[in-house]
Amino acid sequence: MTPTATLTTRDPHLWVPQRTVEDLEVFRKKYLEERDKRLPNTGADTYNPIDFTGELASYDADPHAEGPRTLAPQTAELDVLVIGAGFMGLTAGIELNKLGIDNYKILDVASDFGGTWYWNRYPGVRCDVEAYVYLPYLEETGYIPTERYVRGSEIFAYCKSLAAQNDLYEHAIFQTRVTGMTWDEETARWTVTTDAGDEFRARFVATQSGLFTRPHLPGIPGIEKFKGHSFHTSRWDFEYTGGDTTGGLENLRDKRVAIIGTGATGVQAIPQLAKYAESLVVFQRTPSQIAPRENAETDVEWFKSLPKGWHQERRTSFDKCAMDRATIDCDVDDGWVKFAKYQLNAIYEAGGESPSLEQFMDALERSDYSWSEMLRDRVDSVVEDPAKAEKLKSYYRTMCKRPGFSDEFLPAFNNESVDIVDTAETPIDRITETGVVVGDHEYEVDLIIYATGFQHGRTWTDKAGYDVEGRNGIKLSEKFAEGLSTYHGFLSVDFPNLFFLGYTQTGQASNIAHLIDQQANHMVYIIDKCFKDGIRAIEPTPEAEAGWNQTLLEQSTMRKDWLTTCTPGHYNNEGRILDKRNPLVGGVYGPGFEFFDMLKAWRASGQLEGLSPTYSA
Ligand code: N01
Repeated sequence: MTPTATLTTRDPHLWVPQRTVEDLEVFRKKYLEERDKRLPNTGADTYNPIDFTGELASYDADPHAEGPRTLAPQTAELDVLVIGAGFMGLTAGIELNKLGIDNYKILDVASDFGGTWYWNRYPGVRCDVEAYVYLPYLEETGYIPTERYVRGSEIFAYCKSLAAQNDLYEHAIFQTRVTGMTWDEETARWTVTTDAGDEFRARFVATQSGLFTRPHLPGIPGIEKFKGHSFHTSRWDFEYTGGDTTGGLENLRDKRVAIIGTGATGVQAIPQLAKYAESLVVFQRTPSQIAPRENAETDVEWFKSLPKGWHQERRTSFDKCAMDRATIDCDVDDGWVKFAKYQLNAIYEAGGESPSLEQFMDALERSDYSWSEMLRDRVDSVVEDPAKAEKLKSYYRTMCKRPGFSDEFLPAFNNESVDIVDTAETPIDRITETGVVVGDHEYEVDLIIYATGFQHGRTWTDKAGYDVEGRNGIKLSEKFAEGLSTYHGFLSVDFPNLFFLGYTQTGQASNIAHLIDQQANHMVYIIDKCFKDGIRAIEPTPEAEAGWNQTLLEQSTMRKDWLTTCTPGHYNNEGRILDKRNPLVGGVYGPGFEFFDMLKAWRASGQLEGLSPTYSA
């Protein structure tokens, strides 16, 4: 795997030294070997679903709420019920306000707005997508993010200020979990019940089961036996660790800490733990690929000089540059875009302006390997202990997993009190009363932190935590048992006026906030049209839904081949490529911006094509 040539790049701004690879087979073989090490040890079913009433209930409890809900049970007739107070709930509320639709409620299990940013307050938490494209409504609010990659606490505060500025708190009902939903054909209303005894009757319901809300625990035996302290990163216990989301974990000075998981969350939390813990053992199954972070304070003068319309333009530019590899002319120049540009350069080198498919695919693969080689070089240049460095090198195609960006993660392993245990071949055997056992060695610790991500490979209703009864008693759990079935990801036959948002059967986006924003706007357009045109119920025609499923099936065929070569993770449903319950595997419609353009054209026609409206008498 020695570099033999140098790429000439068309883009002078790439921060990496150039490397190329000669023999693709060497890399293919190595990558498959690394994947196979992990395959037998994994699978969505090796994760425990959280039992909210059982011994594991504490892992899902809200450490941020000041007390239980005090609001008495509510009953209300609503125009719209929005389930989820993250970016989707915020955008839906703001856009409904603009249309003068005022009779709505926004419901959430959390005790405030913010969604993922409400829950994830672990030390070091930041958004790894540039704040200038990630945060919604920047032009409307005039808010200037303090940094290029802002802290989670800044995003959470921004969510709360958006809610306050738009009077959304008066529509909010927090600390409330939906328990069921039933469609009444006669009145064309949904009856929605909650665990707090509320009963809402709503004309429209918008729901996002939440991408990163349900903690995932590994299926390691003995979790409940541990006598020390433990929690999931999305339920961080600052009372135990001390400090806050910026660090300062002083209570850990005399604590032996274990953290399981090195995904995007682990990468951000580990440097903070390394700073304070008496000792830290990192249990890693698959290394994250770590590119430089390159954070910086916002240049306020630059920000103020941006022309009207810049925000949408920058968001679109980012989507195109990060996902499409079709343009080198990008507003954003971050790690996502740099990788895409790097590949684009390689494609250009191989075939000029019009490469053949063969040249295109070859350059894509070759440049992926060479990019990773450079990042593996980076591990060697930062991590002093060669044994630790070797463990931290990732061997899978770059987009098989969420890429990591950090300037602090790798140096943390130069701290002598930080150890790393590779569990790829010898998985964690069990948790005991006193620690974590791998092979015949027990790592005794005081604290175990699960940075093990969120539930993905389960049915929509499992993740949502409630079932939905549609027309003629049809259950959503049955309809979606093998995977989603919708039209454009929004509406499903026999479940009228119920909108699904989030990663349903939509486009793919590196900037999820933009995807949610586009979805919420599209939904509000349909709701508004129903009001204006006197439509009482709306759902897809069976043909349109079947057609959309077919489109996604065709789109995902190439993706499946690629995902099969990937190391297991949530992008490929832990290696279960044929299991369509995870929409990332069998149900995405190409790049987000193409999906957004398609929705825009659909709205412009004004025909509600593919939908079957029932008009009020
Ligand atoms: O979760 P993950 P996350 N033994 O599922 C490991 C977003 N995010 O919370 O890779 C040992 O990615 C598992 O190992 P492996 C972002 O979209 C965004 O880190 O499966 N290890 C992995 O290392 C991201 O994709 C930001 O082999 C076990 C880890 O647990 C999503 O959130 C910041 C194991 C889980 O990684 C989730 O990230 C943070 C076992 N038995 C997160 N079981 C932003 O900046 C699991 N693991 C926007």
